[in-house]
Amino acid sequence: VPEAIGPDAFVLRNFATPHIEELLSAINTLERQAAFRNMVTPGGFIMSVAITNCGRLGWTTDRQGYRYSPIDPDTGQPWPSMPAAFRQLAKEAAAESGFADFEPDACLVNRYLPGSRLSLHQDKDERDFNAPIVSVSLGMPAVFLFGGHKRTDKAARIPLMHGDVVVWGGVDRLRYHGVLPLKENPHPLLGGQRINLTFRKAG
Ligand code: MD5
Ligand code: FE
Repeated sequence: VPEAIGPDAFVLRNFATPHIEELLSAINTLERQAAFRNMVTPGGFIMSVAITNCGRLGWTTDRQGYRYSPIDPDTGQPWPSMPAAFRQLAKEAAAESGFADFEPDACLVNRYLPGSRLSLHQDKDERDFNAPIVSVSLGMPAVFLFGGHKRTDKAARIPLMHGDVVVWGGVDRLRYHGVLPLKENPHPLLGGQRINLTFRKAG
């Protein structure tokens, strides 16, 4: 049952729970092919969130800027392909939220350790803002900041737990958002980390 957090944004509590084992095993395989790494932002800061990607396009950042690339800059190889279980879960969550035919070509995998945070930003490196974004939370809980269309708009705090899936689209697609510094609160399956899968149509 989707819970509306905006006109076109929905939390699906525990939507990923039946698929956890499959997801964790796919993440394990993925991180052996394309390791988590802390990338540098155009401003010269090292991100506290470590990232990797799967799918045709992967999100990257360096001193030159943010971009989507088919090649992992660490290995010089294409990003690993998107596991079928990932694609299917993202498609089903989008459909459940009223976004039919979501075809993600990029899955950014974010790994948060205690203290990792994501400051307020908009996702605008994608070509087409009509497609929604689907995000899957695994492991330690986090507090998600859901702001408005201006950086200074007051942000709502939304707790996101292991298994929760959020879908953002339509008028909510370009809202400012972030994640508060992760608290140490070990999870029985994932230990001291939070992993977030973010599915997008980037190309
Ligand atoms: C996370 N990741 O929990 C979030 C989940 C990112 C990022 O923000 O850029 O990697 S995606 C949250 C999101 C996406 C698009 C729109 C909105 C939120 N929104 O309007 O709030 O690691
Ligand atoms: Fe974002």
